[in-house]
Amino acid sequence: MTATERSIAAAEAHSAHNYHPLPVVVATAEGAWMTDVEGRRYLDMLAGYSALNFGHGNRRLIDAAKAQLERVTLTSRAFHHDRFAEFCTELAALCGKDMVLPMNTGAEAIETAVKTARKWGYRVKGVPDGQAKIIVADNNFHGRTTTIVSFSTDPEARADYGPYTPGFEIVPYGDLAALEAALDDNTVAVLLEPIQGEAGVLVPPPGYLPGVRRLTAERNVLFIADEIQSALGRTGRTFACDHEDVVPDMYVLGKALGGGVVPVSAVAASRDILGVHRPGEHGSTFGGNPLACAVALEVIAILKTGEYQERATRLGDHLHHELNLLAGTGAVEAVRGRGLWAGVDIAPSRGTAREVSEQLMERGVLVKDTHGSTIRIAPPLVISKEDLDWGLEQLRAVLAG
Ligand code: IF1
Repeated sequence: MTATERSIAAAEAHSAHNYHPLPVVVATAEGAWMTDVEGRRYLDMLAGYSALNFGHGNRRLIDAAKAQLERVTLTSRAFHHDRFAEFCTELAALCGKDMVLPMNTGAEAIETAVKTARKWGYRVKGVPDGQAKIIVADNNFHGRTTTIVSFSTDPEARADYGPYTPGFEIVPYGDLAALEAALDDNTVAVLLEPIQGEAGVLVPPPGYLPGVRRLTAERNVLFIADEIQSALGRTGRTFACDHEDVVPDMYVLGKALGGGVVPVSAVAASRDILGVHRPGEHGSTFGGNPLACAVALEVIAILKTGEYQERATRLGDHLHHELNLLAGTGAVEAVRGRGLWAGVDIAPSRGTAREVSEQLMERGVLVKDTHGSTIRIAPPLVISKEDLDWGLEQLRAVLAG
């Protein structure tokens, strides 16, 4: 047995089978590259689902984490700590909002958004108690808590986890008329991904997000943008909503906010929205801890340079140009996405997306399949053009074979 086989067998024996990872066992990583337990190197074209936008082992982030590890790592919110105020101030400023509420994972931040919208509905909008409705889109992915899977349309994510949380209505993504018809006096929020990741990197039709903004503003309904995967440079802008000059009422952030070092998530909104929470009504042991704040502050400082947004735009244009050439060959049926983020539908004649992912792995490139026929490409934004071209060369070779 190889070291890889031993490690996979032990993992399969002692961990729940809630994932089906590619058969690679990573030992170390740097920048856009990972090395496995047998010394083989792989180009990371997934970047931890965009949690690693700034690359593996990013010097600035590791140094910030190390420095904070030596000072204080956890206080709980029972006490103040000296990185908290700066983190909240800087993150609110990045979002153009007055307030933030930090949590840890994306799902917790979505739960926070849902709870905030409901409380705002009852206390500010005047919705009758217990009647608040939140509108979501089909094919959404917002996380895996029981409430969040309650409004999933993916049987894999949802089945056998009921009874489900009521209070959500699902409308087709990208369809403004359907959204308008669903809005009623008890609607407190519309919750959407500005680009749907799990659905296959689906970019809504132009004008959709501005339309959602207009309709929600007219009806005094909060527009909540789940930017957990799409924000912080991935699409070439700080927020995916920026591409359409849309400012939602609430940003939900996660993944890259923790730089791939620690889990950090947050909700950002104005005082009249996040101000509804009173002491004791919501919280988390780890949310806003000193280590999380130190790393996130460095992430925000990195984003303020604009360097990564610029890289994602420039390299993303190149990525999409090359992928569209592949689409012309018949090996690829469709390419979607924005910036350094692409969903590529593989032609059935070339095998399943899982098979393509396995063949790419054998050639030293790591991607992730979704929905049978789509591969997702989202390399760390630190990737060099040469490495990106090499990765694309491997994809062309796999699809030609
Ligand atoms: C898994 C997908 C990516 C997210 C958006 C909230 C969350 C996520 C837009 C929840 C999380 C993840 C989680 C991971 C797979 C993954 C994923 F395939 F499911 F869709 F990234 F593409 N909103 N996305 O994308 O954040 O609680 O995980 O921190 O659950 O298997 P989390």
